[in-house]
Amino acid sequence: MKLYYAPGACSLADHIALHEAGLSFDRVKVDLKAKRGEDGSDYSKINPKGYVPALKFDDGQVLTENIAILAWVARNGVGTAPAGELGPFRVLEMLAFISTEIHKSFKPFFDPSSDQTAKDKAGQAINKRLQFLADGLQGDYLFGPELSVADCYLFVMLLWSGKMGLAIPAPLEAFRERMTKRPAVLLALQHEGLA
Ligand SMILES: N[C@@H](CCC(=O)N[C@@H](CS)C(=O)NCC(=O)O)C(=O)O
Repeated sequence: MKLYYAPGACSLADHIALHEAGLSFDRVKVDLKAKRGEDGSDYSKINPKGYVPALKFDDGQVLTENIAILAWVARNGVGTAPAGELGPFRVLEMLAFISTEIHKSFKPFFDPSSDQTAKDKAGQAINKRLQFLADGLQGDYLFGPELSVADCYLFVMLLWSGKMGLAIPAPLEAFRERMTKRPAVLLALQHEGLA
């Protein structure tokens, strides 16, 4: 299978999770402006939505959207969901929160037409939501001592927060440090030229 990614983009979460799962995969860097893969592929044909990530399976099927790809990786080997019937849905709940409430709030930081007021407002919303996660940390990771795919996504949001100069609650600073020491995280950062 092939992961289509852009360095440091949200696709880094999927990249880390695939390494954490010990799955074998190829990487294709995408030029998001030109919509071209580094292998010469026309990315608009791989993912007509035009954004990363996309995971192309060997049979030609393509899965897009961080939530779906991370849920697929969770099913194929990363960490443990919380116990009980609701466990897998708790992971989905967390992925949805990170995607829709945190990831999307970064929009003004990536939109050249956004003014400082929009950025300040977004920064406050992000900080509030990060604080909610910091208050709920259950040990080293979001769901306890074991990493889950949601931790991979949260890690990328913290990298972005640092890059944008946003305040990160202390427990999540420590979480980011812990994540950075994981071999799978280091590997993904190296592969994306970010280490
Ligand atoms: N809903 C998508 C959003 C993915 C997304 O925001 N991708 C960004 C990088 S983090 C992107 O490729 N942006 C370039 C573009 O939209 O042209 C998901 O969660 O997978």
